[in-house]
Amino acid sequence: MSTSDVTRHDIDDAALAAFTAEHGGDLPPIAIVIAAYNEEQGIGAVLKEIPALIDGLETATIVVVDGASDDTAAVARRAGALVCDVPVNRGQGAALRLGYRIARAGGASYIVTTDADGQYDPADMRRVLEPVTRGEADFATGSRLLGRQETHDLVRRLGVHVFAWLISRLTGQRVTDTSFGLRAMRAEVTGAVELRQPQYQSSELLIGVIARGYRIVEVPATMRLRAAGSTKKGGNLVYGYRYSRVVLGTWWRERRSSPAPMSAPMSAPVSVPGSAPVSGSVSAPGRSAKTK
Ligand SMILES: Nc1nc2c(ncn2[C@@H]2O[C@H](COP(=O)(O)OP(=O)(O)O)[C@@H](O)[C@H]2O)c(=O)[nH]1
Ligand SMILES: [Mg+2]
Repeated sequence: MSTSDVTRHDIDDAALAAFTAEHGGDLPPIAIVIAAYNEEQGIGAVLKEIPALIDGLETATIVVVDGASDDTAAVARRAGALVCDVPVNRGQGAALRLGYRIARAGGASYIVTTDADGQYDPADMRRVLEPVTRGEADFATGSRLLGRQETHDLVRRLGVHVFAWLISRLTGQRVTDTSFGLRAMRAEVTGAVELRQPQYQSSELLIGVIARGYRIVEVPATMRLRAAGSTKKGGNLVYGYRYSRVVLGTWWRERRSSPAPMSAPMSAPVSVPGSAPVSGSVSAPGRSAKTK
C-alpha cells in the first residue's frame, strides 16, 4: 500500500457519502473513532463498555472497517456503532484518517480514539478526554509509562522507551509514550495535521501535533493484553523498523515545513493545572496552533 492510496480522495469521498446516507450527517459532541480489521471476536466487548455520555456530553462511536474478511462490521452494527465499511483494506492509519473526517463532517467537537482489540480500558476514556474538554490541552494521550502495562514482552517495553526518547529528542517535547491508541483531541486538530501513513499513524499524528504548536498532555492509563487474535502490524522487528521509518520521515517532513521550531530545548514535564490525576507534559506556551 503506497501513501498515495491512503490519501486517495475518491475512496474517502465515497465512504463518507455512504456513511452519511446510512447514518445521517449529524454527530454528537464526542466522536469515538475505532479502526477495526478482522476483530469480530473483540469489538463487541469494546463497544459494550463505551459510555453513552462523558461529562454530560453525548458520544457516538464510529467504527471504520476496511476490507475485513470476517464479521467485524456486522458485530459492530449489532452493538450499536455507526459503521463505515470501506471495500479496500488500507491500514489503521487510513481508517483513522477517514474516521476523523467523518467526525469533523458530522460536527463533532472532540475526537477520542481507541482500539477494537480490548487493549485500552474504556474507564480511562473520561480521564484522557478531560483536559481537552476543560480547554487545558488540544491533544491528550494516555501513557502506559505514567500508568500501567500488562505485557511481559521485553522488546515492546523497551521499544516504548526508545521511541519516547527519540521523539522527545527530535521535537524538544518530552513525551513518555508515542503509540498509545487511546487519545483525545479537539476535532479540528485532525484536519490541521498532515496524515499520510497507511498503517503506523500514531507517531505521525503526535509529531504533527507537536510541530504545529498544539498543547499536548499525557495522562496515566492502562495498556492491557489483546483480548483475542494477534497484532495486525507484524512481529517486533518489522514493527520497530516501520515505526522508526515513520518517526524519522515525519520529523524530517515536519521540521522543514512546520511553523513551530522542533528541536528547541526540551520542555520539562509539568502537570495540568487543576487536574490532579493528570500528569504529563504540556508544550511550550505561546506557540500558535495553525489550522488548514
Ligand atoms: N480498519 C483497519 N483497522 C486496522 C488495520 N490494521 C489494524 N487495525 C486496527 O487497529 C487497531 C490496532 O491494531 P493492532 O494490530 O492491535 O496493533 P498494535 O496494538 O499496535 O499491535 C486494532 O483495532 C486493529 O483492528 C487495518 O488494516 N484496517
Ligand atoms: Mg492492539
